[in-house]
Amino acid sequence: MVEAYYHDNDDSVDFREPHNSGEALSLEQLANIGVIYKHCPTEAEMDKVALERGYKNRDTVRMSSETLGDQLLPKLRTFYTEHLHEDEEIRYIIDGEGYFDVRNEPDDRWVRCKLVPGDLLILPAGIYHRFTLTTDNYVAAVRLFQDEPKWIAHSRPDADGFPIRREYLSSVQASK
Ligand code: KMT
Ligand code: NI
Repeated sequence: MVEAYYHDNDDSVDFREPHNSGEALSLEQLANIGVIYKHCPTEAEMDKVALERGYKNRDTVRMSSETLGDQLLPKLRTFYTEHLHEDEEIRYIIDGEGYFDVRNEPDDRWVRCKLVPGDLLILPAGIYHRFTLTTDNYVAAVRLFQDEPKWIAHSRPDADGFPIRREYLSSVQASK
């Protein structure tokens, strides 16, 4: 079951540590910024969510010190750079664990979501986020895309003026 809390923003500590400020967020607070969490104990349940939302593509990623060796840290640094995507995307954890940090609105604080096996997270298009492994250094995850995989990660602040960013911000305000 996902755990969501405000990140403590302590950069002197490795980013794979929990960074739990002690201030938790509810699933409703996540939903207010368009981040939807679902618990899917089986892959069949994950498939159902994907089908309902018209997802057509997916891939599976495995990240660990064994598979990536020297490339683990550079890869993690890329995923940990704040960015957005132009499509809604789903992430589903099969094995291991990981943190998705999403920017809260309107206060712009980092919210950390800890995902463990069976956890599914829907990230709306245009939300700024970043990802890291935990100190276990291992995750196997399915990345689902609505259409063609749009890998491109647009960094902040370059993407601030993108139409998708503006649309996202107005959708978040409208739901208040
Ligand atoms: C993302 O969107 O940042 C990612 O897909 C990170 C890796 S998924 C385990
Ligand atoms: Ni991303």
